[in-house]
Amino acid sequence: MELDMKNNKATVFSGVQPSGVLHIGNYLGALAQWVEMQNQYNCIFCVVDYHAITVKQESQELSRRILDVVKIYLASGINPEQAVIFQQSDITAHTELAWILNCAAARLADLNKMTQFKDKGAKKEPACPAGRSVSVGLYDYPVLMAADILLYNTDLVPVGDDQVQHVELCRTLAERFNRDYGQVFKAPQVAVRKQGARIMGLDDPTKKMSKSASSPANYIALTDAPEIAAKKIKRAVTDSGSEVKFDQKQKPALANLLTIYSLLAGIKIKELEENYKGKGYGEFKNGLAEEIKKFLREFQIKYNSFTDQEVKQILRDGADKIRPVANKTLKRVKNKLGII
Ligand code: ATP
Ligand code: LTN
Repeated sequence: MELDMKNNKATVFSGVQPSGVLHIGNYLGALAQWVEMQNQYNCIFCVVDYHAITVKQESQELSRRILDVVKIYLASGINPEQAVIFQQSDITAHTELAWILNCAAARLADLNKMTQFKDKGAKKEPACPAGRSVSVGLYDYPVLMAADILLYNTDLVPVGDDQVQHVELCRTLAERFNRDYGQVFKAPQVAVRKQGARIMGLDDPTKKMSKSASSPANYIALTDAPEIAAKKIKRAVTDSGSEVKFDQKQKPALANLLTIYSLLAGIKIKELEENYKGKGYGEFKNGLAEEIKKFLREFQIKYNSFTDQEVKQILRDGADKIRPVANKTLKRVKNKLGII
């Protein structure tokens, strides 16, 4: 069955790497936005396994995580009847187009500006960010991401704010290719939520919550036992003072907790401030811990209800639906290059 892209709806594309446990930052910054979009757009959500191998993965764990990411999508509310869910490596056009963009559009000067490579490279090899054990794939990763997006004539890319730079590069590559070889690609727009686009680490409110953080105290995993998650909230770093007030500059840790609370409970920050007036951080954290426990309990019931067999079938169906769209774009690109 071919995907129906002729329905005048704009196309949304996004993906998550199966590279670690997904956390509430991923949920609030990306997945919750995807769920809201699926009624309004043609949505395509990918498990970007070739991105995950830019850093070393344990092979059995990677196989497990690919299926687990799909279960997270489903538990978040993505409906495979409405949105296409597929695995990046199932569609060979992604790596083919990435190679073509490497040659015909991407420049070293572009990739040298990407901050994620520098951050991740520095984590792996602090003394020498571009050193021996950092893969060429990690450096080239934004070009593969551009290929993911451009194959499907994507209009909108919903991501957390750490990915905005990569989507901007994607636009640059699309425009450069179109200019040099003739019009093929649509330059996509990034979609970033006003609130929740950058959830910070519980142990350090100056850095984003990250699944590759060195300590699990940094994040609340979507698969954390609710009681463990509640403990993490109670131990989360807070600021000096005691008043529950949103102040990004003076109280960054509390601002982060207020954002999480507000998004999970669907209560405005102003209202939370009212509710906790005169009550102090302890009581506020207890309230947030309860909210998180409730969210995780409900989430995990759904997460555990899907079998591996069901997930594998969803991925097969997704790839079958989407492959003709990707191959059509790739063919147009190859034609422009004279590769026929
Ligand atoms: P890592 O933290 O190991 O670099 P990641 O979580 O950034 O990994 P992905 O899992 O691929 O990488 O990210 C999936 C989506 O979640 C992306 O759209 C990303 O922007 C978003 N995201 C990741 N971390 C956060 C965060 N702390 N707050 C909001 N959104 C986030
Ligand atoms: N680079 C992203 C994951 C990713 C992606 C994409 C997101 C790969 N391909 C295409 C949006 C669109 C990340 O690390 N979060």
